[in-house]
Amino acid sequence: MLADDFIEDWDLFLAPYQQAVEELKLKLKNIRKEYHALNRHAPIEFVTGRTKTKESILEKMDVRNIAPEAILDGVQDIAGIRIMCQFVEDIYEVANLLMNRKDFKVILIRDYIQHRKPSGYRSYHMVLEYPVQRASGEVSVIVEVQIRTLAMNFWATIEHSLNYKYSGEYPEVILKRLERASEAAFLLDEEMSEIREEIREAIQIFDRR
Ligand code: 0O2
Ligand code: 0O2
Repeated sequence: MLADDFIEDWDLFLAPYQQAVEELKLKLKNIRKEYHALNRHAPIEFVTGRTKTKESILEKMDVRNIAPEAILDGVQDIAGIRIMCQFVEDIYEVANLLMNRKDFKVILIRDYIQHRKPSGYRSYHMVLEYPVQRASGEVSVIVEVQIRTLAMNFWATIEHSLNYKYSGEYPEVILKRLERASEAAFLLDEEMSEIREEIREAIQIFDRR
């Protein structure tokens, strides 16, 4: 049976995912606001979110040979949230905040910062089980949260567009450039972390005076 037939009403199927994305975006933006109100450095720079379209879900299932019955386990990013941070340290602060929340459960972590993907991709992924209140009652949906620095996001966005153009079959020269760009993004994050440390130390010295 095709997934297209397996899901009777796509709008109805996607609605709780859309609600989860909207709610999480609001909650995360409020964390940022709270830090600002307290005059503290916010570990969240900005947040984006999206739900996959029917077409893109079906395409992923086709490419990865996911059976229609396995759609919920096989496609974990129907609802996707992306959190952008200034510093690598912020990523782990955000991850910690999310781990301690009572309104959802973190069920999986993939740390592609400690373990960079062969493509050069770096990002911290968390898979959440998020309860959504519907008129029909509570339903839990799976949400993929990607937490990354601005540098990681820059690289991933460019690579994603190139991947679309070349369908993953990069010419050697592009492949080399992407490797070098990934390393440059890594070094930029390292430099920025050093600067962050300098700023923190300067503030401490200033406070002691
Ligand atoms: P602000 O602070 O007023 O800009 P929606 O209308 O809710 O469906 P959403 O999620 O608000 O759409 O918009 P989108 O396009 O997903 O972007 C999310 C937020 O990230 C937006 O802010 C963008 O301004 C912000 N954003 C996108 N790209 C960048 C970037 O490169 N740098 C920075 N600093 N911000 C970016 P808001 O939520 O509209 O609020
Ligand atoms: P979209 O919406 O086009 O971004 P697997 O790929 O099997 O190792 P899995 O289970 O699919 O792993 O999840 P993974 O890799 O943890 O997360 C998948 C998502 O992470 C992708 O979504 C991308 O958004 C992002 N991602 C992972 N690897 C890369 C990469 O090498 N380059 C870029 N640019 N993004 C990456 P999708 O499915 O591509 O959907």
